[in-house]
Amino acid sequence: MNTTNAINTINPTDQKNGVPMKALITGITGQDGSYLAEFLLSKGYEVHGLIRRASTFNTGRIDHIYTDPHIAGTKLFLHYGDLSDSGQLINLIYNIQPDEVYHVGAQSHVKVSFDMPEYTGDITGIGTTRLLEAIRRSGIKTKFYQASSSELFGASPPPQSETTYFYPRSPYAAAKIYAYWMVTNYREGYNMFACNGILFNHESPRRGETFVTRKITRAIANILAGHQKKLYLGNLNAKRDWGFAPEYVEMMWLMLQQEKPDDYVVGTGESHSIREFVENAFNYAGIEIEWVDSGISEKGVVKSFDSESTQHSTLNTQHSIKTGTVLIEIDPRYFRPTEVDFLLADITKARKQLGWQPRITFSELVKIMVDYDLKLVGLTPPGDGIKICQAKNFCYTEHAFATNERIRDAG
Ligand code: NAP
Ligand code: G4F
Repeated sequence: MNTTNAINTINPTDQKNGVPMKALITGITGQDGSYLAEFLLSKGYEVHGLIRRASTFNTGRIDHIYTDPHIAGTKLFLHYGDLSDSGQLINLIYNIQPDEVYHVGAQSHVKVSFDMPEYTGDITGIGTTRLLEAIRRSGIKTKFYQASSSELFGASPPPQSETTYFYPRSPYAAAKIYAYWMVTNYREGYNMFACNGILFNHESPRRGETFVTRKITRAIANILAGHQKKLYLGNLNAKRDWGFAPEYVEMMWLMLQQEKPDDYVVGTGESHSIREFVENAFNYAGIEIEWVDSGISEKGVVKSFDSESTQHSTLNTQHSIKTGTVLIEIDPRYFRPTEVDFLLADITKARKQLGWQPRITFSELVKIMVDYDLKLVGLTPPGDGIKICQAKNFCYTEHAFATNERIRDAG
């Protein structure tokens, strides 16, 4: 059975004689957690999410699916907690008794992990152990999904599969390796249904704004709207296998619907450099970029600008982008002490065992992200990306995203 068929036809509620399945999601306020919550709600699940207490609202990605828990028929429940607090994790597991736990919460930013290695180890690494222990100690029979990462492969040459040697290149990757092996140990030692999804980079209109793809697409929108003059980036030559996040959360769910727990690599099998992402994204928005100089002096300059394009009819007329304008510069602050140069997924296992075939290509992903960011700043997007989302059956989400996100200069 191919993935799309499996996703549409498997109905886990049937296995519980009409009683809704219960899922607990850590990281529900993040990119993946929010898509996953929408996907599970569309499948009839009762969804519980762990959220951190913050002095400002951090629920922008899920506000559109939240309803007052006093209203009958509510299916989404949020609970305060933190991956550093085992007491509350035990409490939640014991009280909710989830059928499935999706552990996607983490300090997920690789560059930040160099600044905060100990915190990253605590939350991204030991946080997983706290959750596994909460499940083991409460004696609940639940299936467990661990958000493992292609960062585990680090410096191992591409293509990378489930059997590729792990060679972590950051405190984040080291923490994720520890978590990966804890999951394997709990599966083998305590017979737990626990899976590692080794996911390659996946992006969307909801991607955090300091990850490189979203930083680029947001900058394009802000430059065109006259809110930003330049985009500062780090290493342009690293290559990533970028896929579309809503597809990847479907795979998380599918892994837990298998007869036996296992680990799977999920990616597209196509890899591109940051430089190529920049070129494609600007091009789609009507700006052709050419590169001048080299090293830290390298710059992205406007070669041509299609200002007549109908897609820019709503542009701020005060702002002019001319041939020769420098739009991109290198800031060494964004370099990492150790870099992951080349990620490319070998998806043979997921293809054979789960029928996985990615539906969104690299160039489609770029169009989707640029379209939604142009929309966010009030410009009229070209629209190909929005049409692609509609045509490829992501009917459980409209990619609603936080409108109160501010640019934080972390990444
Ligand atoms: P994300 O957008 O950064 O979301 C991370 C989530 O974790 C947020 O909900 C965040 O809450 C929560 N969180 C952070 N620290 C926490 C803590 N101490 N206690 C409780 N919750 C905490 O990440 P993502 O892109 O959705 O990725 C989801 C998972 O997949 C992460 O584990 C990531 O490491 C992993 N992964 C991601 C990719 C990718 O390309 N996206 C690839 C492979 C693996 P706040 O909203 O309050 O910050
Ligand atoms: O977008 P990034 O920050 O993602 P990175 O480091 O690949 O990590 C993401 O994917 C992992 C899966 O492989 C996840 F596990 C992890 O949680 C996260 O979601 O950086 C991508 C590349 C890097 O090579 C970086 O050096 O882009 C390069 N880059 C160049 N300029 C930049 C920038 N990255 C960021 N964030 N900001 C820049 O200005």
